[in-house]
Amino acid sequence: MKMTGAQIICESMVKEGVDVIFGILGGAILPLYDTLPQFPQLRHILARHEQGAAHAADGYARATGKVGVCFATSGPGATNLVTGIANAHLDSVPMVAITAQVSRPFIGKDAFQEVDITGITLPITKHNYLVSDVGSLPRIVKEAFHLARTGRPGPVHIDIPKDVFTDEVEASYPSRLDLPSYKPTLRGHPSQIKKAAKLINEAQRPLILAGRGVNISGAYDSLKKLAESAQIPVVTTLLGIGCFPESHILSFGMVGMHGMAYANMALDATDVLIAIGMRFDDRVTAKVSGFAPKARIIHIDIDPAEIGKNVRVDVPIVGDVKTVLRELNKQVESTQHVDWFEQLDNWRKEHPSTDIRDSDGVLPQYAIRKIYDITKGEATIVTGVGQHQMWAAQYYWYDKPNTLISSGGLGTMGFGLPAAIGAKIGCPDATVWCIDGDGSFQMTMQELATIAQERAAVKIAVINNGYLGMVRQWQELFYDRRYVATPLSSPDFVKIAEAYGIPAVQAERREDVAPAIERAMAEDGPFLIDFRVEPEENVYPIVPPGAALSEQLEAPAKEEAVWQQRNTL
Ligand SMILES: Cc1ncc(C[n+]2csc(CCOP(=O)(O)OP(=O)(O)O)c2C)c(N)n1
Ligand SMILES: [Mg+2]
Repeated sequence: MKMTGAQIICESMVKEGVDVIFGILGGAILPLYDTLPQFPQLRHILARHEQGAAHAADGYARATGKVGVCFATSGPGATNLVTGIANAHLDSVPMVAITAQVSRPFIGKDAFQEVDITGITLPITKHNYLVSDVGSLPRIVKEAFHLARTGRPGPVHIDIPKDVFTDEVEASYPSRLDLPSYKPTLRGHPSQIKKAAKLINEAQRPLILAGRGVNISGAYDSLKKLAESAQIPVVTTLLGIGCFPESHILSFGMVGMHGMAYANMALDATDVLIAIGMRFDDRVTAKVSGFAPKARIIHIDIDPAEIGKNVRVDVPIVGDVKTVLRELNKQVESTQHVDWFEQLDNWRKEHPSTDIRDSDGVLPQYAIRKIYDITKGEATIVTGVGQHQMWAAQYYWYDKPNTLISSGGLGTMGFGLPAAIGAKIGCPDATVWCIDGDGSFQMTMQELATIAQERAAVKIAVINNGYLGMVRQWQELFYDRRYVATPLSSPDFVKIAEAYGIPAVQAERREDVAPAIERAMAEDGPFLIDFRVEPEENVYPIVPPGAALSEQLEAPAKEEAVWQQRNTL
């Protein structure tokens, strides 16, 4: 049967299981949008900015494990997607981004809304395509979805000239793929797995450091089995949060720049580090020469490019985390590490990193802990970037995979609200809270209109400290308190929400916090709380930039030490 390029794309997406597309249309992509009504299986969500569409597709993908899809028109529509694509790239999120290009005869002529978008997205995608002929579309769409979701997932971008949407061809969807140079290694090398098992079996102070790869691979049960059978404590990266239940006795929380003090101390002391589905990001390692100095390191990751990139590794295992862990579990003996646990428990008692001090005003940590209490720890939390993001990681505890959705690698302010929309659309039964900063929220708050139009029941907690807080904290600690360009004025967020038809309240005092959250939960639809929090609260622990994990600074009571540390940097 003859089909247009636009029909081929829609039909292919239905075959790939796509049910939601986030996007904004324009002249060049009109033929594709014009075809959408022929495919009622495809629900289109109109964003208010293409960055919002890309982040929504990203949040959808992280919450569901499926490929997120976004559309944008040529030129500015396409360039507006760029931050969202880069964000997905750095956090290994499966996404297919489809942009329109000017018609083929106009390419290279600086035509209206022409931009070389595949040139721009080349370094921030797993793969990209500029489609030159309608006959190649079925193959390209099939490849794109396959590449996005397999191996180390990532964004794939397809740029399609306007006249390709309307060209017709006799088309059928290919049943097989022909990608000879793309064969991700799934099974780890048996002799490497054997070496790893031996190291683990001989370890005195083993430690598992789990990252987002565990979440992606669905290796929750296999990781739990490894930890429990050999009694190995588990710490995670920011994006690994939820891949191991944080209420588990073996869980010792997040590591890194704002990790738990005792988790960072565990990294300092471990003799065998089992790093799983993580990439030794600099926010995790801090100064590399001071990272896990006593450990032999086993690194399990699906991407061979990550092995030895940042940190020297003793036993590399390239493979899918779940597949490798299943093999490893057969060879790891059940043991106890009584002394090691006693040591870790003591550190946890001596260095409690999530205590909340008393205050009449609203402490951000308190507001987040109350969201935890009232949602019984069962919500999906989506964050912006900054202090509130770190508090959301520290003061809410996550027991299920993919329940903390946060921009890790790119650290994109503005990610929170649109990603929360994507998460809620993808998982309508989940309670989704967007914990955002006043700065981050203002970067994409136009998506309140998307929430209102779709009646997406996202609960929004703006941690409003009147500052670009994380940067202010750095200025306080490392730039002699020179607050250049960090004080931030905001509109009245309650009025803003109400203008979109979204109910909202302000919480100014400690006693306002719980009732506001209860009210948000009681509401069927979306709700916003403007938490007026202590403006100069800091995130602790903090490993100063350039320092090693062992040089972390702990609590406000140790402010003196902070100043001393700063002066020696
Ligand atoms: C798009 C973008 N621009 C700038 C930054 C640098 N930056 C990191 S955190 C931060 C402050 C965030 O402020 P806010 O959202 O209010 O969160 P807070 O730290 O106050 O909780 C800034 C400006 C960034 N991460 N992303
Ligand atoms: Mg702020």
